[in-house]
Amino acid sequence: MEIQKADIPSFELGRGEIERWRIALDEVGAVRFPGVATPGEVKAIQTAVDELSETFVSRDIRVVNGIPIRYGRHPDGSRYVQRFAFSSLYSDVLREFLHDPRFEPVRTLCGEGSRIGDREKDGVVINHYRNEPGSRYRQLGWHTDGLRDVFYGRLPGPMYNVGYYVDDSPVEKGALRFLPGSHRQGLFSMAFRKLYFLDTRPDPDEVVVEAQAGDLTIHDGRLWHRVALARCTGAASQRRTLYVPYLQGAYEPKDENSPTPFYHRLQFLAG
Ligand SMILES: O=C(O)CCC(=O)C(=O)O
Ligand SMILES: [Fe+2]
Repeated sequence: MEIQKADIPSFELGRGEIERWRIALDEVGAVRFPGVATPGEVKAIQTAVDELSETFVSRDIRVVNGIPIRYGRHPDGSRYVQRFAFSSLYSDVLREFLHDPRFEPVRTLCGEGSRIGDREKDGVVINHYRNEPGSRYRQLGWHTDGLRDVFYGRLPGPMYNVGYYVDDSPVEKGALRFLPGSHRQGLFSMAFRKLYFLDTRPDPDEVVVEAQAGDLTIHDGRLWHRVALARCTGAASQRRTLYVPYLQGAYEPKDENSPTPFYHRLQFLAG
């Protein structure tokens, strides 16, 4: 199948044109901001994520605030983290970067009085995909991020998911794919358009998001999306993304006694 080139509206973060971003998000469901981090910051964040993985491995941290941490093994037997939760609580570099004033327009876009949920939901999540033996996170099947609301029969309102690219993400690494406009199709589509996480098949209408380390993306949480399997393997397939929850409403921090949400295990069915 012919793979479509990235067709996602791109903007300059520093221009702060929030209304234009909002219009593009309403229409398409996803936008991209190239180069929000300097090359020095990109390096510092990559190093911070490497160090965080080593810390989690050496302390054998399995669960943080009720959310399971997912590990893989390199072919040489060494362990590494494939999905972190609450990462910003463990790294000053990450926390300071994500709270930098340059992201103020993103916070404004996400709504009146919104905040970064360092201690809420799953906190700042980092995904680490690899296509090699021992990896337990090679791809992520079709889903929307509003699954919990669908379980409760509620149609979620617009909820923006803000992603930062730790590594380059060309199409060879699989990359994020989404169905433009699918966030406007109502509760039935959100529940049944595809089989959550189990369906990993390409869709003729999917758009590929190619991005580089240091880019920011925002997508509507009701949008159908997936991360495809890389065509390359090993270190060349490494794709790390970091997702920042911007939240409104009552402050609901989690702690070590928080339970594991039941829908949480679904996500890795087709990993
Ligand atoms: O890694 C990505 O870009 C997407 C991750 C994702 O969709 C998710 O964690 O819900
Ligand atoms: Fe998602």
